[in-house]
Amino acid sequence: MAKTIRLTMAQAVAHFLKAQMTVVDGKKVPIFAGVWGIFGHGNVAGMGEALYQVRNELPTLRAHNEQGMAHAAVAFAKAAFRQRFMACTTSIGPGALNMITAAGVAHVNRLPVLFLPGDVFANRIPDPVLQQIENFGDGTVSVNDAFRCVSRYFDRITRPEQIISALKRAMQVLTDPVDCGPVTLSLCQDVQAEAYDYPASLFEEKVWTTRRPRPDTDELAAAIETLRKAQKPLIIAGGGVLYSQATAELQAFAETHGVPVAVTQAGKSAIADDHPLCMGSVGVTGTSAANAFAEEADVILAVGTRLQDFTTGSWALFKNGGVTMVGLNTAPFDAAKHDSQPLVADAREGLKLLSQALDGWSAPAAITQTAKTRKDAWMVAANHATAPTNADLPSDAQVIGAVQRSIGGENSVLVCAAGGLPGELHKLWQAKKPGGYHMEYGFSCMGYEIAGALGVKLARPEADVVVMVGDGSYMMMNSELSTSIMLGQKLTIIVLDNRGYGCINRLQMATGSANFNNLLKDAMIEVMPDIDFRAHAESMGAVAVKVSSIADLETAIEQSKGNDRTSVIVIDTDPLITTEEGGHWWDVAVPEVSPRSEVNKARAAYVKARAARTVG
Ligand SMILES: Cc1ncc(C[n+]2csc(CCOP(=O)(O)OP(=O)(O)O)c2C)c(N)n1
Ligand SMILES: [Mg+2]
Repeated sequence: MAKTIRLTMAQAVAHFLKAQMTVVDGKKVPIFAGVWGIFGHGNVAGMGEALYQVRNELPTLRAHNEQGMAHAAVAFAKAAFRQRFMACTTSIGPGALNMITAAGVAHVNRLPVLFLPGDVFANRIPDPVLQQIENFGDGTVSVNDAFRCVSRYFDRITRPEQIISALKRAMQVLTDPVDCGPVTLSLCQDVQAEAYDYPASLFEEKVWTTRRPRPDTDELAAAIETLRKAQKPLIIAGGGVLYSQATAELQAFAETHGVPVAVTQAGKSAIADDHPLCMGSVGVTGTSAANAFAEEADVILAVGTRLQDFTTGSWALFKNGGVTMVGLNTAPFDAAKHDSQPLVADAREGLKLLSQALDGWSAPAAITQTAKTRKDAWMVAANHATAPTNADLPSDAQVIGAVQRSIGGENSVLVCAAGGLPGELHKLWQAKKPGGYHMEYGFSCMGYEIAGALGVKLARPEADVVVMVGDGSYMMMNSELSTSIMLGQKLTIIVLDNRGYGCINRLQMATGSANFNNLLKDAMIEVMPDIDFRAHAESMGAVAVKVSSIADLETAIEQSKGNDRTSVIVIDTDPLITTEEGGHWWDVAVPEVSPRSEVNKARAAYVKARAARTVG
C-alpha cells in the first residue's frame, strides 16, 4: 500500500502549495511566494488553521481589501515574469466576490494567480448560511460561480479527495505559457475541515520549469517567406516578450535585420526606449514615430501581443492595404488573430530561429535612417511636453518629466493602470530595463495602482517602486497603502489631483457630450469635496507631503529617497491638457441620434473615421 497522510482538505492544500518549487536564475525557490488572506466565515477555521501550520515555509500575508490583495498577487506575477506567483484565500460571499475584479485583471493579462475563495457548505445542512445567496431554481449555484468567466480553470471542491486532481490541474494551468491565467478552486467550507488519507506523494517537492514551444516547420517557413519580401517591416512587441524574457533576442533581431520596433502597453520595456530602433509606443497612445511605421508597414511581426484596440487603433492604424501580419505567439488564439499568419512559438525561441533562418536578410537600409529621423522628431515633441514649468497647474506630462528625472532611473519600476496617465506614460516614459514599466492596461483597473505596486515590490525588493495615480483611482482603492507600511515594503506614490475623472471628461467632450458627472465640479453635489490626500495618506502611516510646483515635486521626490517607509507626494494638475503629438483614432461609438448638435458632429466624424479601417 502506498503511504498516506491524514489531513484535512485545507491542510492538504497548504502542504501541497509549499512543496511546489521553480528555478529562478539558477536557484531553486518556492513557486508560491506566499498566500494573501483575509479570513472570515468560510476560511478561518479551515484554510486559516492549515496556513498557520506552514507559515514558516509559505508565508500568509494579511491585507485590507480582497480586491487589493488579489491585485497585489496579479502584479507580483507580472513583475516576476510569470515565473513565480501567489495564492489568495477569502471567506465566502462578499469576501470571495471582492476578488472577482482582480481575477478579471489576471485573466485579461494572462497572469497566474491561485484564487481560493471559501464556498457554502457542500452538505447543505445548515443552509442558508451567513453570506450565502439563495438561487430559487438551482441548488448548485453560489456566488463563486462568478469566478468561472474570469478563470482559466475553475473547480468546486465538494469532497476532500477531489483536491488531489484539482491541485495538479491548477499547477498545470498556472505554469502553462498558453493557458496561463487565474485558477479558482472554490473550497466548500465544511469540506475544508474534512479529513482524508492523502497519498504522501502529493506533498513531495516538485520543480516546475518554463516550457518554451518551438515553431512548427511549415509555419516557420511561411513566416520567413513573408519577411524576406518585406520592404517596410515593423515589429510590434507585446507583453509576451517580457514574459518570455526575450529582450536580448528581440534586440538582436531588430539590429541584425534592421527592423524598427514599436511597443504595446504590456510590451513597453521589452526593449529600452533609448534603443535607436525602438520607436516607442504604438497605436492610440502611440508616438508619431511608431505610428508612422505602423501606417505604412507591409509586414508586421506581432510578437507576444493580444492586438487589443489600443494597439491596432481599432484596426484603422495599418493603412497599407497589402499589410501581412505574422503572429509570433505562444497561444494559437492570439497568433492567428485577425487573419495573421500564425507562428506559434515561445517569443524567445521563435525570434531566435526566425533570425537564424533569415540569415543575410535585412530590411532596406534606408529604414534605419528614417527610424532615426522619426525618433528624433518625436523626442523633440516628448521633451517639450515633459519640460519643467512654472504653471499653476502642471500637466500630467510635466509631472511625468519630474518623476522621470528624479527617480525614473535604471532601478525604478513605474506602476500605473487607469486614467489619463497610461496614455501619457505610454508615449512619454523612458523605460530602461525589462519590467521597469508596469502598466496594467488589459483591464485598466482603477484601484490597481497602489495594491499592484505592493505586489511589484514583493517581487522586486531591490527596485524603487514608483506609483503614479490619479485622484479618482486613489479614492477607489488605497487601503493596501497601509499594508505596504505594515509589511515594510516602501513605495513612492505620486498622486495627481485634477479633481475628478479627467480622461473620461475629455473623452466625453471628444464624443460631443456635455461635461457631465466626471469632474467633481460637473457632478451632482451639495458640498464640493475638498479631499486632503496628504492628510489621508499620513493617517495611514505614510510620509506625506503636498507640493505646488514641478520644482518642488522634484525636491520632494529627492527627499523621499531618505524615508524609511512608503512616501506619498500630492500635486494638483490640470484636467484638460494632454500631449497632442502622436496618438491615433480609437473606436468609441458615438450616438447615432441626439438633440445635441455637438454629438451629431462627432457622430459624422466617427462614421468617417470608422470607414478608414483596413484590417480586422
Ligand atoms: C474600476 C474602474 N472603474 C471605472 C473605470 C473607467 N475609468 C477609466 S479612467 C477613469 C477616471 C480615472 O480618474 P483618475 O484616476 O482621477 O485619473 P484622470 O482621468 O483624472 O487622469 C474612469 C472612471 C475603470 N477604468 N476602472
Ligand atoms: Mg483625476
